[in-house]
Amino acid sequence: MRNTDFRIVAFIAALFFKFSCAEKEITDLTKESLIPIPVSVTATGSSFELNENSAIYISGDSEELIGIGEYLADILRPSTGYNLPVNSTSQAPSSGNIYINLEGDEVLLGNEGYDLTITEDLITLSADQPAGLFYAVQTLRQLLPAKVENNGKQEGPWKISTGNIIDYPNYTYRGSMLDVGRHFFGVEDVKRYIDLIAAFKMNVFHLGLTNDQGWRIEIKSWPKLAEIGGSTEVGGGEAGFYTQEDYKEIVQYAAERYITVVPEFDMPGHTNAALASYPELNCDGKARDLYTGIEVGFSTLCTDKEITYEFLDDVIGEIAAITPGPYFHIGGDESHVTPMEDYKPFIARAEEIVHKHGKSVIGWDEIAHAELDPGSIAQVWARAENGKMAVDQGCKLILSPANKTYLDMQYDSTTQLGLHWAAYVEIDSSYIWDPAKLYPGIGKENILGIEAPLWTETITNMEEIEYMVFPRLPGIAEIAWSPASLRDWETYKVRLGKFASRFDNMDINYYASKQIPWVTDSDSLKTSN
Ligand code: TNX
Repeated sequence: MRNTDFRIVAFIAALFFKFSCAEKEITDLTKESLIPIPVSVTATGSSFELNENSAIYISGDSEELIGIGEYLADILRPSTGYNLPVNSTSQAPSSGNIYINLEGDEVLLGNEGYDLTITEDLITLSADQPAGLFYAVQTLRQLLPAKVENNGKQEGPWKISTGNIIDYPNYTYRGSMLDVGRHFFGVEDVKRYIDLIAAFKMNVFHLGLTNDQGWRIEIKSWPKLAEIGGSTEVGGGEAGFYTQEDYKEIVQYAAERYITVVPEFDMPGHTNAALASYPELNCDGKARDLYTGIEVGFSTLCTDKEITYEFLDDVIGEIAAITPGPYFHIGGDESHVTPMEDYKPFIARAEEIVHKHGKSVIGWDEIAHAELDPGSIAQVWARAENGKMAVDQGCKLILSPANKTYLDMQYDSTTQLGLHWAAYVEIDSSYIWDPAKLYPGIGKENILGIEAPLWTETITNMEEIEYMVFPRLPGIAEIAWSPASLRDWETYKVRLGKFASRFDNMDINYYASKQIPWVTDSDSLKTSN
């Protein structure tokens, strides 16, 4: 054989070899790095490949399901460069496609669970309720190569290991809070925050709308709240507020991601911005100066003036009317200058007004000092005994222990942003805890869910937000979603380490903690060669 003939034969053989290897490539779905870790994963050892002819098929023609299909397509289209049309169908589609249906097992999956089945031919997302399909989409994202998250076109192949995942949440309330009172963040930042928490199957976005340093939403019947109270922020910079139209846009954006917005109006303390806007809300009738420092606990609404309750009724009424979710957060924390004998009846009246407008109360754990309706919820951040007092009144709890879940806590003494009054919170200490075992006398049956708040005294822009939120938030999301029996720090940190490329492709400015064995795509190529 001539030399060139030999080269051609060798080339064809190599191509054949490569092709047949790809065909027979052995995969293991159980080895994929997923956060939160799913309830059950079974592998079948081969792979599905997305291609330029792939489409997303929706069983039936429900607008809502088409919306979920489009959400998935919006993630896949930029990086794959494929058209991925979203079509309705009455039967399972042919090979190479994605199939979304509501034929999942109601009893097994509940309201938010899903069944994700990947064969060589088809990816099938099933659930009993649409929310479950949305979470199946989040899992599917994590099964694709990290570069799927990139906004620019990337080279394939877009393969997924075959097998089955059955998954559903451990807690019904899985949230994060953003404090826009201390520093103001615009609608686009808020939407990105919502996108980031949605990617880890959180379902509540708690928006801290008022504080001493700022009032951040238009109230039509009390216009100076936003005009004056919204004009500044910590450090004295020019701030802002959301119009009610902005707020509706946020609520809608969240709803499309199966996220409930919980608006918080902190009271009777943390109200300096309101007290600066309207003199009549002060007991002495004198407006306070705007405040741009970071002290807490110095302000209070005048609890024995009737106008205070008219004010509450107007504010709660206007916002409840544009909030589809069932909750209204009344704050109630750190009211150090409100005497307890005034605080208790104030909380009871605030609760009554929230009920009048058709919502249930959430408040920080101090509200347990007041007589509460058993449908009210205490958010435990500081004192377990307050949590216990709420439970003894028949209330459920949201757990946000500051030394575990506060995203504004510094990672260690070298962290430039954040505070450390509760603790330095490295990735391990925010991950290694079990809500059901944290406090004596408080069990899983008392806990509605988990929330990770980001207070923003020291946080001024999206990059800084991301640095404090990532990578702790995925761990909190896993605590809220996954069964305690599947959670383990040693394996979690390896899974988290494999998110480095995903975070990079999502443009997330994360803290590269030394506790985590970060692996980027180029590292994994190096080790496999
Ligand atoms: C305590 S947590 C607060 C906030 C601060 C935060 C800072 C809570 C209910 N109150 O007002 O921003 O600490 O970490």
